[in-house]
Amino acid sequence: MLDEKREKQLQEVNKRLRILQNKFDKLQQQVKKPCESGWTLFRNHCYLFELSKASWKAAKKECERRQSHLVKIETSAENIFLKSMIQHMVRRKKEFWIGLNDLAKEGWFTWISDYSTVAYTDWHPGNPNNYRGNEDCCEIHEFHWNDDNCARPYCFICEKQAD
Ligand SMILES: [Ca+2]
Ligand SMILES: [Ca+2]
Ligand SMILES: [Ca+2]
Repeated sequence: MLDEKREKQLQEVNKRLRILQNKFDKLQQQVKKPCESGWTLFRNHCYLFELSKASWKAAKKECERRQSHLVKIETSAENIFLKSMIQHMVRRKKEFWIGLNDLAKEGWFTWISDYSTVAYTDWHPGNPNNYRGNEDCCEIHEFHWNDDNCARPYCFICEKQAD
């Protein structure tokens, strides 16, 4: 008699456990990571520091292929985050393409992601200088921005909204 009662209790507990497990599995499916693996989260945006080198236009395409855009740096906080990431990740000094360019009109710098005019800037001293009349794409060079020849192969940074 007692055994039968215990058996029933056990069945009830198992049933509840299965229901809870089911709910837990469903919740776990809903909890998504804000950034996919390889990307770094900063203030609701995900950043990819691509260490293979490409021309500015190829870098732009590669970011677009990954549902993102070449980074748009809007604040000093974002700029400092990028610099500290470059400092930590990269042992040797490397240049990274960013989304800033004056391809449409010389000296008129806009961001490729939304064609907005540059507001916050962190130019390398003496830049932008459009050296040899052929520098229309911007990169982070020694932790400051520089206009450079778009054809040069550099690393690059992609940015997109976090999930
Ligand atoms: Ca940004
Ligand atoms: Ca230029
Ligand atoms: Ca320059």
